[in-house]
Amino acid sequence: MLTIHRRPRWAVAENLATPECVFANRRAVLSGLGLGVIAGAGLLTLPAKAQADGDAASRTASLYPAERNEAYQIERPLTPEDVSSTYNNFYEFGSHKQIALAAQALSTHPWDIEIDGLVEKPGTVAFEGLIKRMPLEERLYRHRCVEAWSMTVPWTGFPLSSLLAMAKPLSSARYIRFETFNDPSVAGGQKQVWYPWPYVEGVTIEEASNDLAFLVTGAYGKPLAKQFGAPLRLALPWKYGFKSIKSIRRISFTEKRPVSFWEETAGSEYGFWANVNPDVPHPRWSQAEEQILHTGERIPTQLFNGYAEEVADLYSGLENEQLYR
Ligand SMILES: Nc1nc2c(c(=O)[nH]1)N[C@H]1C(S)=C(S)[C@@H](COP(=O)(O)O)O[C@H]1N2
Ligand SMILES: [Mo]
Repeated sequence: MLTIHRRPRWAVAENLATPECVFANRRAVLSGLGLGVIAGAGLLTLPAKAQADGDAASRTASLYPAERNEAYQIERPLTPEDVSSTYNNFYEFGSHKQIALAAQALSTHPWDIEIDGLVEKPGTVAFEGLIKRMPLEERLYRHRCVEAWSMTVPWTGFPLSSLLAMAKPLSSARYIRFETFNDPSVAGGQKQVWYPWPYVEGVTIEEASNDLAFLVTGAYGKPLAKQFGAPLRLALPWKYGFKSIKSIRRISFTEKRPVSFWEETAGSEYGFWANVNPDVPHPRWSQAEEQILHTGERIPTQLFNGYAEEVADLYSGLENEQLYR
């Protein structure tokens, strides 16, 4: 996707583990049989560790499915789970889309989330404690990758504003900085030292307070699969997908604007705001259209990914910023 010009010329393509090929083949067989739409069918082949008891998913399974919030309806069909869960961006596990099997190595219990910086209530909260305090609901969201493909996912989670209410940011806090785990022994992609690990993302406090900003704990009526960024990831559906950081370990409230992973890697192509806009091309490709992942259909991209009514106000007075990259 994103530029890898930092990659040294001598670096060989990363070793695609054999199990991934097996996994991909199994998927091809399933779709060939027309079984592709069976939710999660491809995942049945995961090794035992993937289904190991004691991960966040099995410990929170009783919370699902959560009630759907009908305010977040969309006009498009949902992306079948076997498609969205086998085509993922999660560079910690490789700079390609077939990371689903490798991601099962991530252990999600215990999973502590550090909340620090400019807040009244800094501290560490265990994921399983946090989720039980938060109002879970299901929302149907569009998801638009900067690479110009899109999908539609039923996420389960809670509004980011509920976490703000718990942490109580000080009035000096202007931004929230999110950070993913950093463990190269588990996530082979993090051995690629030319990337600025850990993955970091950020939003303004105003953006975080918008109703659409959602902390995701589940998808398709179940706890979040690891390749989706278990146990906790962000969904900011009006922004390009790279803003929706996965597997969050640390949430910091800051006065200074955080520098994100892709901004650090290729600042001329990826900025802080990254709001979807069909009229502002990526330096290397157009953003006018997007391709729906499972049908291949190309459709016009919408301003703010179709959420202009909800979010456009956030950007009044910021016209001098590079809002769309
Ligand atoms: N930690 C982390 N978060 C991440 C990424 C990543 O590589 N690492 N990729 C981003 C990108 S580019 C996209 S499009 C979405 C993909 O989410 P999905 O795999 O659930 O579709 O995750 C985002 N969050
Ligand atoms: Mo993306």
